[in-house]
Amino acid sequence: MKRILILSLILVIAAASLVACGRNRESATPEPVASTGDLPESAMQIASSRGLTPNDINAALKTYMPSGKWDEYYLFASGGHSGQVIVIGVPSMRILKNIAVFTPEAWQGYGYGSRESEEILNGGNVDGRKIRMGDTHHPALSETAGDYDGQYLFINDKNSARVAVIDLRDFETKQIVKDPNIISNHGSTFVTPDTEYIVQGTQYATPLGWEYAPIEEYAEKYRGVITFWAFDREKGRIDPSQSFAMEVPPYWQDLCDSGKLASDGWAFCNSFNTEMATGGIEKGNPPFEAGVSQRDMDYLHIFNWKKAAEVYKAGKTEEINGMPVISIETSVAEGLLYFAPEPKSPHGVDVTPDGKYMVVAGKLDPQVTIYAIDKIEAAIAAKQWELDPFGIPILDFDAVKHAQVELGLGPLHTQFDNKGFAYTSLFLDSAVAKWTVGGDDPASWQLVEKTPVQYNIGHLSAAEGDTVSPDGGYLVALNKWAVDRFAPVGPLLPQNEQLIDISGEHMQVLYDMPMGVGEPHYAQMIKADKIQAWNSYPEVGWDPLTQSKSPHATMLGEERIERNGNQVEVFMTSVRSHLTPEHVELKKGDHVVWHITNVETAQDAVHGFQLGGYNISLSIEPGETVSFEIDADQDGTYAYYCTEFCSALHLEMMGYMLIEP
Ligand code: CUK
Ligand code: CUA
Repeated sequence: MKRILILSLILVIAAASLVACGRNRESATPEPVASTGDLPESAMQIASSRGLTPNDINAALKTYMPSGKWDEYYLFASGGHSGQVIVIGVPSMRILKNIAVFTPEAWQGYGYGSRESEEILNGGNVDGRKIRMGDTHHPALSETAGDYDGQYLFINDKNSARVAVIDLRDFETKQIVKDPNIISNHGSTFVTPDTEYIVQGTQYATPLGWEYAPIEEYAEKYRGVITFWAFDREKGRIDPSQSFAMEVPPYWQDLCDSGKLASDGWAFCNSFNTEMATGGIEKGNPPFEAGVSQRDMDYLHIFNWKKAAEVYKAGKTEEINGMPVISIETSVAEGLLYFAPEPKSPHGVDVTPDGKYMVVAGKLDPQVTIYAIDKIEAAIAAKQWELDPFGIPILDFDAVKHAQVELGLGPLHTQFDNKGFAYTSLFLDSAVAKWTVGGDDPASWQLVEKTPVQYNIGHLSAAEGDTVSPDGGYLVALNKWAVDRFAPVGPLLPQNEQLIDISGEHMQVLYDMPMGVGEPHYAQMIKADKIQAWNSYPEVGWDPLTQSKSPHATMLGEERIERNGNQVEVFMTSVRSHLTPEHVELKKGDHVVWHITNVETAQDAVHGFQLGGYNISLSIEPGETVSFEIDADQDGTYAYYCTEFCSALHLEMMGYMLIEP
């Protein structure tokens, strides 16, 4: 009886998952299973010998991706401390790529000599200091009319307040910008519905420009900013010359989200230190964790960014460290900034797909609080407010609060599906709460069910879950602790990304995926067919930094070494299976600029390049031209070679750099 149950489960699910796979390569595979009789006896043996339950088999089939078949979604996950973005296929949870962003990465030739990558990384230098790591938190896909468009991805670096731009045609980082006024960031990256701006907010307040000021002068001198980085979609770059910031009190702003549809033009950011606690437990002061949690309410910051952009364009700003900043006074006078009280130590703020409601989750409050944009706009019109010490209107809580739903302990972040449900992570409960996104009637907002996750969930990510039209189907829980989920690997454990099926009536955990490179705070999941990635660069001699043909492109037969005094320029090509020239003869003291063009156009025909003793590692992808510079300051005989096993004669793909004393 049980055996029949398992077999029919396998059958039903196998049929369903075949329907689900749309975008797959043709291949000469055997006929799909059509009846339980087609299933091999061994399937039953595997199930019983491994003690699999029908649920396990169900989960296995839902995530199984046969060789050569592609996933339905891409998950772009923050790589946390690795300073990278991890690209994962859903539902298989296979890692497809790690995109190097803030941290050098040798395989991709990022930060190991290539002029293009050094230029990008140097964009994130702080006071001239090379910062070569990151703490990535929130990836954000570019949007058109509130939907992911698959063109660009942005991600922030919390530790040094930087934002990076990744082009999804080649999955490479193109730009890093450093906010000139803050050193600590968190509320980013969040895009406005047409990616006009990328929102970035301070976390820990400092004097603007992170100049020195004694902590005793906190309320007076310390500030935060919410920066609106203008995005030039045509150039695929943030345009700092069109960007502006808004000064905010030193309240430790946290997560942000942009309004959409009903709330288009607004942006929302939490805060959690309206106490303006300054710590100093060693001086007998209350410690930060107590000082910051004294008040019952902090403030949801409500920005009218469309109006702020007009105020900026009208020149009503003050330039601070080269960035036009709208002062608090101007924001108040122009009606750009309002506060709404929000319960104890809020963390996430998430706007519902229709843009009508903002969901705020407080770490120390078991309920989520829902605000309605029409109530916020009405309270502003009726001036239902009192003023905070900085003169900013605090809207009446009861006037703007729409509903509250008790979900459980430690609610943090919320995502949405296509059936009118919201999913909120419960850090302390180690659970995901599913609840209804109600309507006008506050009683229509209700908890539906909870499912345990393992363990200490932070963010969660639903398919297209931040857009105006979420897909539903899949949810990934980004758990901080794995504890007992995987075979032991020493005291530093991976985090656990859990795939959850949200297509049915009840949530089901399908798969545990260890993330062993850093803490994935947040991720966004996009339908795979929206990504139009290049198979090779559009033209031989392509410079991925400018996304155009490189002036140093070298075609077959054009290879040469040019010398002008002690300035040497090498024009090299790579093709299976040789690097030309094979001898680079230099003199000690030469300065060498070296260009390599991969003249191949075949998909996957990548050549790498490393130069012994000189810390050079490049990836030269089909069609790409890469340049690097060295000072030949040590005479000797050096070998360079291709680092991708590109052909049967790959080991012969080498050459000598001879530096004559
Ligand atoms: S944060 Cu890490 S769990 Cu940076 Cu969005 Cu909430
Ligand atoms: Cu080219 Cu190995």
